Amino acid sequence: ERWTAIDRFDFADITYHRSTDTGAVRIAFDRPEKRNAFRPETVDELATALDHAKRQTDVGCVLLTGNGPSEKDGGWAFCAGGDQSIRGESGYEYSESPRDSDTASGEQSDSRETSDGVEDDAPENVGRLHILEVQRQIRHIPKPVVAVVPGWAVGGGHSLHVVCDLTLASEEHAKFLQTDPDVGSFDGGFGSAYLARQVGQKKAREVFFLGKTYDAAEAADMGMVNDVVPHEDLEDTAIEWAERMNEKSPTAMRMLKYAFNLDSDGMVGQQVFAGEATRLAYMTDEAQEGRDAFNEGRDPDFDDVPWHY
Ligand code: 1HA
Repeated sequence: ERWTAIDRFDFADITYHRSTDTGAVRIAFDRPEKRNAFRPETVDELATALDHAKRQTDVGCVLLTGNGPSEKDGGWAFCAGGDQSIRGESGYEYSESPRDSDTASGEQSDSRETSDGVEDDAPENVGRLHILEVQRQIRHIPKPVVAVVPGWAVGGGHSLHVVCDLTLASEEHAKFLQTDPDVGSFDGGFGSAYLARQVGQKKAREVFFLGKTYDAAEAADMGMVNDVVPHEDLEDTAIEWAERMNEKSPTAMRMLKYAFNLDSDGMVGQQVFAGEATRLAYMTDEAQEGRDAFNEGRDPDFDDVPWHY
């Protein structure tokens, strides 16, 4: 078996696996009957899995994909974006409001625990758009994230593939479509502006303004898909990519990812990149002398440190 389930989490809307052969994890949307559309619960689970994947120091690659096919009609999907059936007045709503669930479980408090273990005092079931937080996680996780697209990538699902470092698509079933303005939504961040950096302004505007459906080959021609493989080879190829990337220097890969991010991430991009520079500096004798001097209550001695050029 290629994958081992990571079963410490009780996920309902996604599956989470670790590769048995290489340092990769596989996070998959698991609502195939809904074309893998996400609801707030799905987004919470994604955030938890990505945070876990980030902390695995022997994992160098995250594969993000969608399970399928649908038992209903055999259709394949990466992700069809926000679940429109639970979209409320200001965003996507939990199926059970926090207050309802507290009452149901007999608790007195209006708080509940979120995926990150923080007590959340919001009593209201406010509409959420926190898939944007997941986009930022994908952007900032210090290892490549590959969108492995077995079928539809639509709306907010399209934006997720855009934000991933690489996209691999099924020749037969992958389809790329932006429906945001059809349903009165718009991803004005990475989903559009960063897409334009990938495919150019005219094409990005076409994607949103005309809402055409592109197959895998067309999406590759446009520059938003790296490679197209027969559907049956999709996962093998994704694993091969993960293996290749895992052979490389983790530090170099991390610095490169953040370097690529830097010119579209402004000061946050600088902060993330600079944080890695700080980490490297911490590993030097020079920085450790500064720490030791403070702890020993003496002046630091940097006399032997060369001014590199
Ligand atoms: O833009 C954002 C955001 C922007 C900023 C901040 C946050 C954001 C958060 C989310 C989003 C968005 O994602 S907005 C865009 C939401 N998504 C859509 O508009 C896509 C809607 N779906 C479709 O256009 C089509 O279903 C499809 C092109 C993906 C597939 O078409 P197909 O193969 O003809 O299948 P279809 O029969 O339409 O769908 C199969 C089942 O999946 C249907 O359910 P059934 O009738 O069998 O009970 C269908 O209702 C369900 N389904 C598909 N997509 C969604 C969905 N149900 C709920 N929400 C969906 N998104």
